[in-house]
Amino acid sequence: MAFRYYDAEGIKNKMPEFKGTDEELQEKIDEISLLYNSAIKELDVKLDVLSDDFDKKYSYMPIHHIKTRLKSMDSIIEKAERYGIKDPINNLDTVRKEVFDIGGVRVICNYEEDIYIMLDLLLEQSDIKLLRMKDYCKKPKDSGYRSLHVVVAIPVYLVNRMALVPVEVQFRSIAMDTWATLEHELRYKNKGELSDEIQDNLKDCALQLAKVDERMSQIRHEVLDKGGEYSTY
Ligand code: 0O2
Repeated sequence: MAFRYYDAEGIKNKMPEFKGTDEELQEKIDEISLLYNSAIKELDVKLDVLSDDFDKKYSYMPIHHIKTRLKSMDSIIEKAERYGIKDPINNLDTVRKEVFDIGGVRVICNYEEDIYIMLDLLLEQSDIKLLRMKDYCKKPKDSGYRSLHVVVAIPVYLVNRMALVPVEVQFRSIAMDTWATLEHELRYKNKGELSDEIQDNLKDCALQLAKVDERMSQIRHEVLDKGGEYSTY
């Protein structure tokens, strides 16, 4: 079964508190695999089409690349517990209502301005519903992290029904992604613990990269104004 992402046996070994049978658990987690995998595929295609049409119209592709992922079951359960959901493995329907990033799409754009262009184009689509927005570009996190996060609901059409599935879309510039990827790896390697000095250094790197982002964008506009290779939009 190509859609299957979570395996009941592995999950039950780690979470023996599940009250049903292996088959019941597999049924519940197959539903999550199918819905969220389909939703991130749909979004991936939508964004790809927008970028292609942008290229056709303006000879420029605002999206550098896209990554998709399903959150691991361990991380889903850990987040649900952090959100105060009791006995999450036996309450997966509640977990699905509260944990919005089971399906994740990361859109890496060239420049910060491309983020807002892509966001607007996506939100203009009538089947996309905005559920939540957090703009860490305009207001970076204490760590220095910058990105634009939205949670959107997207319809997934199945054999006998339609489901609206929430997906978290993180929009980043290349510079934002560089910082977040390296910082994440450093934090992960140190089991989430980084000294104050290292955190200050990383925050400083984030500030420097934000300045580079802005300068690169200014340079780009100078090139455009001089009739460079892109048409204006
Ligand atoms: P993964 O594997 O990237 O998905 P929370 O605050 O966790 O209860 P919420 O509201 O989703 O839930 O948090 P937030 O901060 O809006 O978004 C969390 C996600 O943003 C993280 O996902 C990271 O992907 C990213 N992120 C947020 N802050 C940082 C940061 O300081 N450094 C880096 N590198 N990434 C960050 P997860 O769940 O951690 O994991």
